[in-house]
Amino acid sequence: MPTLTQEQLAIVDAVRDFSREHLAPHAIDWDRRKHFPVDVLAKAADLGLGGVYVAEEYGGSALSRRDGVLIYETLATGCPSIAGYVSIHNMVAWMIDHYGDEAQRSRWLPGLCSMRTLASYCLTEPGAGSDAAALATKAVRDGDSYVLSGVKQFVSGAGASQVYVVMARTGAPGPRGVSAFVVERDDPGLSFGANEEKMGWNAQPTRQVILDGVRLPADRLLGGEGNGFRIAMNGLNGGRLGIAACSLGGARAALDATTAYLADRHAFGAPLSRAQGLQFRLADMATELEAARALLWRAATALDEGDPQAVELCAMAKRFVTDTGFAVADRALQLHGGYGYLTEYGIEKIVRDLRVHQILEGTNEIMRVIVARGLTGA
Ligand code: FAD
Ligand code: 2MC
Repeated sequence: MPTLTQEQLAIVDAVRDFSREHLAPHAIDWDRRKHFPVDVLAKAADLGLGGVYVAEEYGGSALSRRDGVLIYETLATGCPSIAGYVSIHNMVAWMIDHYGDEAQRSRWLPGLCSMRTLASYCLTEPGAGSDAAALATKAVRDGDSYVLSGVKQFVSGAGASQVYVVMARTGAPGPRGVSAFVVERDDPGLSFGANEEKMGWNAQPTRQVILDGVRLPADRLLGGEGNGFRIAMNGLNGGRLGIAACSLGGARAALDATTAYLADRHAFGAPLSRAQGLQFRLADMATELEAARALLWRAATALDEGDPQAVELCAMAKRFVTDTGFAVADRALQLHGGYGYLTEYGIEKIVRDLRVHQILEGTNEIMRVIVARGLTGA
């Protein structure tokens, strides 16, 4: 396992302090009230977390994917839902930085890096989730504009975000007929569905994004016509690492709380932490998280280095780390006995938040599809 550089240790320290001070004390309350703390996101951006991968000239931190997974893991120890949103925001900022032209970067990136402007990613539709290339939202060229119509489903941050990267069809059926556009919240014809009632991820909104004849000037096209699917997928490679890192952080917080709880809780005349059966469970949880972290770091390094296996490694990491993180959090709940089921202990919230990481940014079944295709070439 590579050791962390001095710079990485300093990043982790700063993010840990932030997470302890600004996220952890409020996480249960935000979950209960379904409150999206945009003021706290702006504070996170003051630490450089609004443009983690964005070039410094636009206000970004120009960090690597290896740095990114350290940041999201550490943020998620305070609140996986907020860390998950920060990861999505950074995925979109990276897409604009990487595929945008100079005018597009100058227009949107400074606001995104400061998180005074928030971003959302719009791929999924009511009729096209895992089979994303079947998306039906249309973008029809009309003179110097495109006119967008369709519905995007389950969009994280929707309504609060000012910037939406929307994948829409400009050409033939299938992935090559898809283009990516930047839509702004104030564009006429854009509206939002109700905030979905969810099992977890309650500290951020999830809504439909409805495009009803949204007319965009041609300079809102990102990365050229027909490149939208590849742009969307390349965004998700890094996004999947971010979500996996959030599972790792949430599970680590649950494990730490459990270790402290078992030392405190007495039964049968001794602290529960003396029971070897329970010690072995803690040992397994810690070991499984460490193995998950090793795969996550390997995948992040592969993405940084342009390794030809990077897509499959990101899918492996997303599948393995989110499954492991959920299993560890669920065992932490069990080891808290009845108290694990109570809201005030915070463990049941972590379980609810981590459950969706096995579904979004590509379900864990789709991660297996990607890995299997890489193996078999089919
Ligand atoms: P389906 O595709 O209908 O899948 C149903 C089941 O079938 C799943 O278990 C799936 O794994 C399985 N399945 C499908 N195809 C195969 C196959 N070929 N082989 C084996 N199994 C298969 N999307 C966005 O674009 N932007 C967002 O910001 C966003 N945020 C989200 C936030 C939340 C809280 C949630 C719940 C979802 C979010 N999503 C977002 C959508 C998410 O990415 C999709 O829900 C996910 O990709 C699955 O799509 P689906 O729900 O349509 O399920
Ligand atoms: N990275 C880079 N390129 C990729 C890629 C990846 N991960 N996945 C596919 N591509 C390319 C692929 O190489 C091909 O390129 P080319 O046209 O040059 O040959 C093109 O994209 C089409 O790929 P496929 O032929 O594999 O397309 P197919 O439709 O068979 O399957 C699949 C693609 C299933 C991998 C894709 O649809 C997928 O990832 N589905 C899951 C959808 C998803 O992850 N949604 C998440 C929404 S966001 C979210 O949940 C949030 C919370 C933000």
